[in-house]
Amino acid sequence: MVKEQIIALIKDKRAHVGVVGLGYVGLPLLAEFARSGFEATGFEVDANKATQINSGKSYIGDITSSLVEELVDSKLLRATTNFDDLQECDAVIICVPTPLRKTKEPDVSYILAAAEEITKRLHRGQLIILESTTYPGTTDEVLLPMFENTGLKLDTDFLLAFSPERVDPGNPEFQTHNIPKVVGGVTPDSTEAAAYLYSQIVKDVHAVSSARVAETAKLLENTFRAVNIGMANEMARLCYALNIDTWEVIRAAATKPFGFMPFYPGPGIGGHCIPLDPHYLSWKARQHGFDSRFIGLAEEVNSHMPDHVVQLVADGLNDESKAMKGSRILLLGVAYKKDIDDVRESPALSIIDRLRAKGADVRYHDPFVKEVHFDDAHTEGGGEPLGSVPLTDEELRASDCVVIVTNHSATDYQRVCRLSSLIVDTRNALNGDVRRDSSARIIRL
Ligand code: SAJ
Repeated sequence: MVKEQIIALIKDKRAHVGVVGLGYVGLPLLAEFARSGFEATGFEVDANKATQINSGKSYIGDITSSLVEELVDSKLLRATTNFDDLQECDAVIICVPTPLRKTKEPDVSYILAAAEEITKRLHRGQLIILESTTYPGTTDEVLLPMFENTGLKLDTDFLLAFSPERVDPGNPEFQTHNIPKVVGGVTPDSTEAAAYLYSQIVKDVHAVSSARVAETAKLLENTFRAVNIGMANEMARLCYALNIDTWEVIRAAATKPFGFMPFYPGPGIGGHCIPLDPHYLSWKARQHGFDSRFIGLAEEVNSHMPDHVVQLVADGLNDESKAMKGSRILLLGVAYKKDIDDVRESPALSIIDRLRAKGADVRYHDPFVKEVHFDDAHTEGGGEPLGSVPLTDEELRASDCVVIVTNHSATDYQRVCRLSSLIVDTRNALNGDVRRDSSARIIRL
């Protein structure tokens, strides 16, 4: 069987590893294999990315250009847009995006495109691994038939597994080599070979009995976050109704040394994982007649947080007999979480939409995000991009309301409190001392 052949190549570091998709998951993974002494080839549809890598440049924060240059110079790492080179690879790992369609249904088109390329070059002795987050069954229901349609047989000719990515961009403590890796093969041979491959670059490999278990484990990890964030957001709205300080409640509950894990309310959830991954699980469940109510409810609560934030702004202006229409509103932060520049699915975009729809004059300041684009041309103010304004004294003084949407660490919140008249704080960015010294009226989520 082909397992022994593949394991022998891995053991001698003679296995040639291919990674399809060189984004924030694929490039670090490729670098880890090259750093461990494997010949590693990255496959990209974007020629610019391949060129940058081959000229020793990194476009991913977690991987330095000097490391890329060193690995390229050592001839261990290279990138290409020529997918014919897949036939040189003994192991091929797919790390492509899995977005949602507008209908909130899974979009596995990138996985299919990668699988098509692999199918054309598939030959005896290859191990194929999918890392892209996807619904349970993708590996064995979608990829396996594509590969076996070539006439090659699983276990006899090739192996197939799933292993979820757990990359947390910018995390100083956890990178590819020290994040435990879950691995599940479509067959035991596939599990064994894939687990052995990852054990060359990751300290802790956790093998499971099937690809489906591995696919579902990943979705549980992120659904767990979405549901608990939803709970925190519901608590925020409940505490607002009861006039109780949510943040103080959570801080108190978090003193419990067991059986509790704090999550915090916010203006909504952004990013390319948490808002999307749960829908891959609920979509598959629905195909089998199961309605995952927690996922639906979390989506309902989280996606309505921008409305709640707009309501807080309206309440604050109303207390000063000001209408939303014509008010000048400054958002502090538009990235989906602090100290990063990523605005994907950021709730700030929904908040801007809603404020504009009510006639407000909306600006934002975000040191990480120079400009935001509104992909929906039906947005108020059309598809015109919005640029980050300098955080001048004048800008703060002239704002009828300042909304802290992303609590970037570099912002001087004491200065914001000193110069603003009304602040809506959706992130508990203003601690007790700052609030006590503040002349501004402060409304907290
Ligand atoms: N958020 C809250 N309240 C919270 C936590 C997060 O409102 O208590 C919001 C954030 O502001 C953000 C969204 O939810 O808008 C998602 O935040 P996140 O901390 O989950 O960050 P992500 O999207 O970068 O999630 C990634 C995930 N990593 C992978 O999928 C590999 C997630 O599993 C990680 O747990 C998370 O990073 C992390 O811990 O940094």
